[in-house]
Amino acid sequence: MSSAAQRKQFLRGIPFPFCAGCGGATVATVFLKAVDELGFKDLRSFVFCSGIGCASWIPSPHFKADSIHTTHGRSIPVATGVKLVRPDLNVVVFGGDGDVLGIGLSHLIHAARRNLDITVIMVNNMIYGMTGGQVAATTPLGTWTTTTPYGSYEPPLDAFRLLASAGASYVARWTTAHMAELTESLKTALTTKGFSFVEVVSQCPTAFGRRRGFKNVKEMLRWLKTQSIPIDDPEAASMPEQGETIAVGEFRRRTVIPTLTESIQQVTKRAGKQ
Ligand SMILES: Cc1ncc(C[n+]2csc(CCOP(=O)(O)OP(=O)(O)O)c2C)c(N)n1
Ligand code: SF4
Repeated sequence: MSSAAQRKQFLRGIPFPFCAGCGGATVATVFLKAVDELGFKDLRSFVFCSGIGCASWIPSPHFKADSIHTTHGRSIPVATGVKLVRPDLNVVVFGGDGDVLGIGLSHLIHAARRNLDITVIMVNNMIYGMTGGQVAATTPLGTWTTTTPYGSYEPPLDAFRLLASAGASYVARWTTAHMAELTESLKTALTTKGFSFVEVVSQCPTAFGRRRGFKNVKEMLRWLKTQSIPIDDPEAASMPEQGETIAVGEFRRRTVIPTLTESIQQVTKRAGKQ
């Protein structure tokens, strides 16, 4: 399907509220491309949950689908409820790094631990975009933000390693400068049984880019690409300390573990026999 046909098929036609050049628009486009390439003709089998923040406006109210815009950081608990009540639906969470990895962090870890059969797409712009550029758990060391006027002094959190060790079935990280890899990764995430997580390191020209001295979006995208190295490169291990190197790639769980829905069904069956 052409991108114009995709827009008609999957979008309501309400303009996105993003600043010019925001990576949020790229993530929306790539997600719909992935859905189209997987053969979905519409989004009726999907439910989208999002919290508060610029990235949370990606699905709702723009996608032609059922979507729930929840409070800040609480999209995963709501998605958990939706999935447990309707395990037949594809439940997808969109959110920013503040929403998913900051205020919502405990929900994220527990969803991975439980192997909840949902997909979480985290748009990591390394800052709180919507509220004007406060420091986030993902901000690289030394970055000037409105709450760190002399540079951030805390190392960023590595969602990839955290979730892979917490029990997720699929974890990936790409940037908005890796559109082809991101498309394939989203297709894998959407078809993986169990908890899947895709982090997209993305450009926020308004709250992050201009403070870092980037002249334009093109320069930011070039930076995202040049800072990226494969996750299995030994140099990638330095990422948590610095946050300047972007370790990109995929992790797939080799042993198949039951999803939360399957575990509950097994226990219910056992209890029914007693
Ligand atoms: C309980 C609560 N705390 C704080 C806020 C204010 N707030 C709204 S969005 C946001 C963070 C936005 O950053 P992120 O989630 O990374 O999304 P972005 O806008 O960067 O896409 C904050 C702190 C809120 N709405 N609710
Ligand atoms: S503030 Fe940043 S993240 Fe929010 S819409 Fe503007 S460019 Fe995008």
